[in-house]
Amino acid sequence: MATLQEISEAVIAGDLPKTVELTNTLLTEGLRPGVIITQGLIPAMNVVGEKFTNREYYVPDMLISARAMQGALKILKPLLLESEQQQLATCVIGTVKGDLHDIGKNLVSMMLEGAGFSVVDLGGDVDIHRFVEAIKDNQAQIVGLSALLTTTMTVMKDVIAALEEAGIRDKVKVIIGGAPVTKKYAEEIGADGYAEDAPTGVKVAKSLLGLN
Ligand code: B1M
Repeated sequence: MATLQEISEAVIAGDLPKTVELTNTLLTEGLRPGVIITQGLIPAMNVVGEKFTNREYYVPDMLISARAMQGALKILKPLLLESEQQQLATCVIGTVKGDLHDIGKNLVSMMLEGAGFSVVDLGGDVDIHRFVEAIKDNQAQIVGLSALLTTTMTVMKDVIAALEEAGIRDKVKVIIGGAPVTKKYAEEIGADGYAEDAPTGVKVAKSLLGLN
């Protein structure tokens, strides 16, 4: 018998083998992948962030915890995607230039795929012009921008300016998210939508396309 508390502790401790083992055990015990993510893994990363702020943890500790979390997500991703049935629309997604944080973006990406979107995930530290090219190449209707640093969230505004410059701003809906980002900031920079978490990201994407 495994618990969500135990998997949180394993991620906080950066114990990859234990995290993987507990993920498998929790699944065998009937827990849904979404519950493991939202009630086990995400709270663990919040604790890691607090420890970093308190100087109990340093960058290598954050990296080790992130690796443990990614290990669990690798197992959970195909299970979340099992519900995929239709292709609703194409979404290009990435973490903006200068920002390496990709766990939250990966979750949004996974949930969009799970909801039936075709997702072109450009990864982290994505150059502004790569967003523009990928939107054009894939005729994407949505672009999702993620930023976890107060220093990189400003790049989102530059991406929107690049879309305008390329003459495609009216062809694509821009959704932004990430810990320092707010609804107010989304309005300020002229994004079409803001999502505080991955499930909301799906809701906002659907609603912007008139799909719900
Ligand atoms: Co970094 N880091 N980090 N870090 N890191 C934070 C973000 C920080 C808040 C920690 C802290 O101080 N408490 C802080 C930022 C402070 C600030 O700017 N205000 C910070 C810092 C300072 C740094 C460095 C500068 C540290 C240094 O080098 N001195 C450095 C920067 C590197 C860079 O990017 N250039 C750095 C590096 C790293 C690691 C590489 C070690 C690692 C990232 C590994 C990886 O992602 N592959 C890391 C980690 C793990 C974190 C914390 C601990 C956890 C982030 C995370 O994965 N959270 C983080 C503290 C924290 O956030 N509590 C921290 C879990 C994830 C599921 O949540 O990403 O918020 P989140 O995503 C959510 C929502 O925000 C939303 O949905 C997701 C799921 O619900 N969402 C979207 C996200 N993107 C979205 C897009 C959408 C919609 C919703 O639409 C498209």
